[in-house]
Amino acid sequence: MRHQIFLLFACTIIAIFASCSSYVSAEVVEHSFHVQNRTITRLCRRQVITAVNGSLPGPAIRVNEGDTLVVHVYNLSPYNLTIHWHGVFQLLSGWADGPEFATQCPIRPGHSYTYKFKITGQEGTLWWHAHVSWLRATVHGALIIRPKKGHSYPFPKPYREVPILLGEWWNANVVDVENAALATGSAPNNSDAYTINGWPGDLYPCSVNQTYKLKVKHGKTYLLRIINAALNNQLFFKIANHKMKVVAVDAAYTDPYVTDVVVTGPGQTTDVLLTADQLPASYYMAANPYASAAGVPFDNTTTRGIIVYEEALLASTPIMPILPAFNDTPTAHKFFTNITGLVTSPFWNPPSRKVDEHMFITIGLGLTACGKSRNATCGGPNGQRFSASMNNASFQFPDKISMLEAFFYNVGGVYTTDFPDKPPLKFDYTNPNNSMNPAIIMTKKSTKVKKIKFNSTVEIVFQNTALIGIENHPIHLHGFNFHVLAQGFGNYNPAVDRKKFNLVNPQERNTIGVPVGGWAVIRFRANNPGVWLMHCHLDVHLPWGLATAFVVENGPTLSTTLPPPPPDLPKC
Ligand SMILES: *[C@@H]1O[C@H](CO)[C@@H](O)[C@H](O)[C@H]1NC(C)=O
Ligand SMILES: *[C@@H]1O[C@H](CO)[C@@H](O)[C@H](O)[C@H]1NC(C)=O
Ligand SMILES: *[C@@H]1O[C@H](CO)[C@@H](O)[C@H](O)[C@H]1NC(C)=O
Ligand SMILES: *[C@@H]1O[C@H](CO)[C@@H](O)[C@H](O)[C@H]1NC(C)=O
Ligand SMILES: *[C@@H]1O[C@H](CO)[C@@H](O)[C@H](O)[C@H]1NC(C)=O
Ligand SMILES: *[C@@H]1O[C@H](CO)[C@@H](O)[C@H](O)[C@H]1NC(C)=O
Ligand SMILES: *[C@@H]1O[C@H](CO)[C@@H](O)[C@H](O)[C@H]1NC(C)=O
Ligand SMILES: *[C@@H]1O[C@H](CO)[C@@H](O)[C@H](O)[C@H]1NC(C)=O
Ligand SMILES: *[C@@H]1O[C@H](CO)[C@@H](O)[C@H](O)[C@H]1NC(C)=O
Ligand SMILES: *[C@@H]1O[C@H](CO)[C@@H](O)[C@H](O)[C@H]1NC(C)=O
Ligand SMILES: *[C@@H]1O[C@H](CO)[C@@H](O)[C@H](O)[C@H]1NC(C)=O
Ligand SMILES: [Cu+2]
Repeated sequence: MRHQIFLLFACTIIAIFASCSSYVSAEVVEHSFHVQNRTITRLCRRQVITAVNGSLPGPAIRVNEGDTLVVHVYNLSPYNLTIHWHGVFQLLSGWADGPEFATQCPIRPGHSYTYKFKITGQEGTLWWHAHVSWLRATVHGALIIRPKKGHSYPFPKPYREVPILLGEWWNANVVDVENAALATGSAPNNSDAYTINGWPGDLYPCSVNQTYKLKVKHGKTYLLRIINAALNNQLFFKIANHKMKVVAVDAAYTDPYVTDVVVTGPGQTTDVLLTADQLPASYYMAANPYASAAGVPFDNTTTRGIIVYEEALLASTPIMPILPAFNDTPTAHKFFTNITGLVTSPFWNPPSRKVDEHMFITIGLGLTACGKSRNATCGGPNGQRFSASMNNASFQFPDKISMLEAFFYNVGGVYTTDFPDKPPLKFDYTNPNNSMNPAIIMTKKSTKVKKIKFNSTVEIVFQNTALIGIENHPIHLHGFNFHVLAQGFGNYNPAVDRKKFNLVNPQERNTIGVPVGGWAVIRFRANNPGVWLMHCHLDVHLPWGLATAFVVENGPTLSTTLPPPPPDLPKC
């Protein structure tokens, strides 16, 4: 449903005096999501899933930059629910961001909530997903932001645009899988398949007819909007015999970058141009995991779909791309570091030179005390529970009120503002000899956040630790894009590594895969008051506590102050 609103840019008045060529057009794009049970068949069995309007992936939402999006979410499912609009800046609309107990209490079964926000200052591919338990495995869809009318892409207009959602599938109810692991403190079951636009593809049992197909015309260029909607795995994505040209990541334009492989962490998006310039035939597109944690079991299967040239005369066996090895960190690192921001984009903001808040944050796994009575043991290492932390604070979500309500109404006792700017203990962070060091491996639950002044510039060095094991963690920041200034392996060394900062054309993202056993440096300007979660986008690590939040204070004016919540904000 679309209501056309033309805000004539004072044209009627100005036109009397001068020719009026510029006007601002903006629309209100309105949709309803009906979230409910749906039984579908995958991998030879029937499975009840939670889905929006019965579809997997859910409906793609299309807006133009500058539009206002209104989505009425009706929760007809048996679970508590929220929807997060991943990567949307939510300028002064923090009440619509969505993470459970961060910006709202969940929408309970039988209830509804309307998300309303303006999408401005960003273009490209984002997505929406549930932000409660593991429901996002099936409750997700594309959010496509096109240039506003009369504006164009910073690349030739593609013939067609195609969302490619990479997903992860369990032969089980995902909420049960998560809860079973949390009850015992063990690692959850791995998935049974990966999917392309909801289809596993013909390498899996009973899936020959559940293979995504894309028809292309020879000579035409397609914009593939690749979204990693998997829960716990980074993915390599390739198309046989074809190169791809990256033009945007996380809805921020990039310098064109030609590659034969896309590497993408959960939460990240990659827009690529694909030109159908090969012999008319059939070609597989395929994705398999980039599994950076050594020695840890993972879903090592491969999903694939088929690209069919319309001009192909005979149905031929599609050509399969050679995918990188699961542990091919050099390929992942090359892709992640070669991308640069497009400084000529109208949305480009150079990184701030002056930094107000310097933070050094260790990220990684650990253990928390089993906590069961009568000396019972838990399912994690040493009979304890798997845990995860930032600067040794393992994040515990509140459960009586959201942090944003606590901020707005000044309610005490919900969070504390003592999240440390540096790790409480300095150690050889990435030395594998420390992986099970009993003196440092334990961590405690708390709800520590970092409070910052409006519009301050924050620089964060993320440092992976080797506790339990090293792994690439995709860290997602709500409410802001950040510049990625540098990335590397081992312990961050300011004397050497500061010299590597790219302050000219760094890539801009909302989710950064911090290199396995390494570090990454980001910078952002906190120009949006509210409570903004920052967390690992592997759903196995988020409930273990790999999170914190920024409480950004209001600015000096009404237009820099968070408005009150909408009247239908769910109550706890
Ligand atoms: C979802 O389904 C409802 C009920 O059938 C319908 O009114 C609505 O338009 C659908 N929304 C989308 C985004 O397709
Ligand atoms: C939805 O599915 C869940 C899990 O299978 C089941 O417990 C519940 O009864 C179903 N609810 C409805 C309304 O069908
Ligand atoms: C996890 O996997 C085990 C082994 O395959 C299986 O027995 C168990 O039912 C699974 N748990 C859940 C919650 O699906
Ligand atoms: C796939 O579809 C074809 C054509 O409809 C049918 O002949 C075949 O039996 C199907 N295969 C499977 C495994 O369902
Ligand atoms: C995937 O893992 C299973 C069991 O761990 C192993 O048997 C199989 O060979 C692996 N497959 C690939 C493609 O590595
Ligand atoms: C691209 O990555 C390779 C391998 O990591 C590196 O040698 C090269 O300098 C990078 N190029 C750019 C432009 O970043
Ligand atoms: C629990 O363990 C402690 C120390 O090992 C031991 O002293 C105590 O008797 C145990 N308690 C029970 C109920 O097993
Ligand atoms: C790990 O410990 C072993 C045995 O003490 C030692 O030889 C090795 O140098 C250590 N590795 C590192 C990276 O410190
Ligand atoms: C983390 O805190 C715990 C106490 O909660 C302590 O035992 C441990 O040594 C600390 N570890 C690090 C790496 O700071
Ligand atoms: C935030 O700071 C930047 C850089 O100092 C400045 O250009 C901008 O006007 C400030 N924004 C607000 C809303 O104060
Ligand atoms: C759903 O949310 C309500 C309100 O916050 C809470 O009381 C209830 O325990 C939640 N239910 C589940 C299954 O988490
Ligand atoms: Cu993680």
